[in-house]
Amino acid sequence: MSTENAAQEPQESRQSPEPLEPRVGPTPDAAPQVRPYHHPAAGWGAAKSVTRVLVEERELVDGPRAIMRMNHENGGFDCPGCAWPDDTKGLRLDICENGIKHVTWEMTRKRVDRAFFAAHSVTELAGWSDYDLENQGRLTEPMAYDPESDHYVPISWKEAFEVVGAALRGLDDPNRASFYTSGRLGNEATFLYQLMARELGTNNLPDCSNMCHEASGRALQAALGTGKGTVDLKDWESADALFILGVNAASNAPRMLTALAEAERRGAQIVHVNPLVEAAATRTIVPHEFLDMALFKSTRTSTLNLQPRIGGDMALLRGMAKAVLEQSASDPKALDATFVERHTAGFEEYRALCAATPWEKLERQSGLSRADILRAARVYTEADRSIVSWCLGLTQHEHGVDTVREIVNLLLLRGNIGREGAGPSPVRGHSNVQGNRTCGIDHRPTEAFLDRLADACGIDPPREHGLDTVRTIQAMRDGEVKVFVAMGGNFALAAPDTAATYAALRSCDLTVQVSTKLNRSHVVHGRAALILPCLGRTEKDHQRKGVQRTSVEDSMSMVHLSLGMKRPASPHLLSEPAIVAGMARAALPDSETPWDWYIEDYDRIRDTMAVVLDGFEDFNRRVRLPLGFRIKQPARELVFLTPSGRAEFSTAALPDVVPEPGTLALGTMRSHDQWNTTIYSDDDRYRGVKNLRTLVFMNRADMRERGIADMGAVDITSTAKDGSHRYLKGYTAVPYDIPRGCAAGYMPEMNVLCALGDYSTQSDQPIMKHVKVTIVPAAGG
Ligand SMILES: Nc1nc2c(c(=O)[nH]1)N[C@H]1C(S)=C(S)[C@@H](COP(=O)(O)OP(=O)(O)OC[C@H]3O[C@@H](n4cnc5c(=O)[nH]c(N)nc54)[C@H](O)[C@@H]3O)O[C@H]1N2
Ligand SMILES: Nc1nc2c(c(=O)[nH]1)N[C@H]1C(S)=C(S)[C@@H](COP(=O)(O)OP(=O)(O)OC[C@H]3O[C@@H](n4cnc5c(=O)[nH]c(N)nc54)[C@H](O)[C@@H]3O)O[C@H]1N2
Ligand SMILES: [Mo]
Repeated sequence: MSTENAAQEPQESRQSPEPLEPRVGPTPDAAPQVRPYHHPAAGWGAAKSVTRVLVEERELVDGPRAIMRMNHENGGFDCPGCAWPDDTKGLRLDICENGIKHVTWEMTRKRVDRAFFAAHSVTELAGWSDYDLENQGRLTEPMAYDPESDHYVPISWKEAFEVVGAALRGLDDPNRASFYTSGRLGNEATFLYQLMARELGTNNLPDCSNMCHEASGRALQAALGTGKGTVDLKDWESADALFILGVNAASNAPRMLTALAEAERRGAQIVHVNPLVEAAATRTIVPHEFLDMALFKSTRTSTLNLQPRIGGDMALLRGMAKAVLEQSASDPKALDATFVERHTAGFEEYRALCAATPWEKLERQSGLSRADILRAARVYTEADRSIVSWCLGLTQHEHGVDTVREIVNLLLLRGNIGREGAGPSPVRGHSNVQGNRTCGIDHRPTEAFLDRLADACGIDPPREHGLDTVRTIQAMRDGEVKVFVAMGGNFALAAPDTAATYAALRSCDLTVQVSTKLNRSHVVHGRAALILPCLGRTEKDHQRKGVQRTSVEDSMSMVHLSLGMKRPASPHLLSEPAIVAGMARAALPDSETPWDWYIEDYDRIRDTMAVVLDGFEDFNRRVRLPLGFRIKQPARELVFLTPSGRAEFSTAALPDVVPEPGTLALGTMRSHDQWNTTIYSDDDRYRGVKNLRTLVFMNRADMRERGIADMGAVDITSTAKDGSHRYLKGYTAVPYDIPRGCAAGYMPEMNVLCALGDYSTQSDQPIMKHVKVTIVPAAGG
């Protein structure tokens, strides 16, 4: 199967005008309301919201107890929320509103059992909102789709595994199957999962990171020879300047607020770069400081806010670099010439490129004035130690890789790498998305990894690269992939181009969803379909040799154990490693891999992982250290595993990101009250929104120009690279402090607008932060 030519093929639009007919969020019980939010982030608003969730889930007794055990040294479970690292002081509890929501979401007492499925046909469920689907509670036993009755019906685990096994064994080519991972799968299950795929003979291992940080990985790999950030929380605590680009920290990495507040108190500079001034860019009440909360004492979490246009970050970064270089003519200290000379390659070309780029161009492309760019540059040159941190606002773009490389360029100029308090720090998404990649989920594995896997596991892994997320959808649509297995996640809704993704899933012979809750991917399914319910991270995992722990890796390369303590939601649930082993046994009857033996005791999986994975030597012992261990980071030690053996400057051309006249650049993002496709409510507290998700934030002048009233109904049309159009109708335009030419709204609804073919040619990531749209008053509205 060719994976190479897809980029050139025009994507035809097979779009019904409104494919997302059932709503995503709950049906609002009150009118939409938008009012500016003037309170500090976290604090009492967060506490109130948590209480509401706990009450709704009837978890007032269990909830707080479980939460007190979350993220604890030597025990407790890893928060299944974001990938922000645990406090370096270990025992100090650092919890956040959204982590609590996430945990209680998993611990709900509501159940989806066989009676539920008997009462509701799949066609009926397909008409429910996503909120209502998930809100039914935890899945309790394996279910198979019965086309005759259009219901899911109970199936035993044994039979379910045999259905998967038979489908996989029946393929004429193992590449006709694709194995998706959502980033919360623990390391041990991850390792077994990729082993199963490769033993079958395919590298088709798409994952959610194909949609979030692929660009970061590729850029850092090319520049520094490591696909990860190089800093840890201690560095955050000793930086003089923190640059936070394209991340909504108060909602999506709330524990970062603690680091920001501490930085502010010790006098560090904090620069936020975001088209929207998000809550973290103002002030906060630190999540764990209950006393501050009681006293309403807030801390500033920003010293400078810059609002570039969507996609304007690269021009800002290059402008800052230009300023550093210009300053170095009269002030040699502005540049770390010794570092540049000793540790980098390509400096002269980069210097020439910066000199040749006129300020007018940098201003126009960034959407910022020269004075603002210089202000940021001054913060940078005055700081001895700088950290640059970023998330999806930088990566989900056509030029995501170039932009992240520009971050490295800027850091290299002042030797801001390989020393305390300095370096690149991507904020990863799902709680174990980084661990998934480390443990082998990669559709483009290195030869070295495959060699070690072959040696340690006695298999002959395929060498041909596999399919990522976008290419898996294309291959399903084109009939080349027939079996789709998802370890977690909600592929139907999370992936771009909703109509195309639905059609792709529906054309499969078999779709298998390993899940904790009912979601859209269960009702948009293949001809045969299985729902395999698994234990959540909070739950006790009993195996033959006792209660098992699994390991995870956070955003800063710390690996530690997670121990579930709650009684499982149902006695029929299996752990994720056990489900992988069950599928593998059925699919690979002649396998010599000791699947069952691995499941009896996860230490055995870890012993094999220690042999295969770089940096996992002595895994079982080190992961039991009080805070786990940090995977060795060569770049941190100034060892650059690049072709030149040095950190490499890049000299990419500045892209033109200015929207064509009449069009707007639309970024799709999360509200405060959602976790990717899991929607808690229709509110977005920090942006002042209540009871409304079908909205688009716009600059008021852009609204006026188009004759759009405040809160007026609008129709949105996107134009893909191939010229095809996609539509969302009847959205509400909300005037917002956002640069002209830019607009923003919520994922996953807006995936309807993202064409499948519109992925970055640099990272293959769907372009979810820069969709070309026109917005007009709604027809008849
Ligand atoms: N509570 C909660 N936590 C989460 C998640 C969740 O859904 N809910 N999701 C998790 C996952 S998987 C991930 S990957 C992360 C995502 O974390 P974020 O990256 O914060 O996610 P988004 O909501 O997509 O927000 C992106 C931010 O980028 C800004 N932005 C948009 N375009 C641009 C641009 O061109 N330049 C700049 N500088 N900024 C831009 C937006 O204004 C927004 O503030 O969060 C993780 N944590
Ligand atoms: N337009 C647009 N689209 C986007 C993005 C964007 O910014 N804009 N962001 C992208 C990003 S960064 C990501 S990461 C993806 C998210 O994509 P996914 O990871 O695929 O989606 P989630 O919504 O996180 O998955 C939620 C489901 O996971 C299951 N689940 C929860 N806990 C567990 C567990 O412990 N085990 C198992 N097996 N299942 C569990 C539940 O059934 C739940 O319904 O979306 C992407 N899509
Ligand atoms: Mo993500």
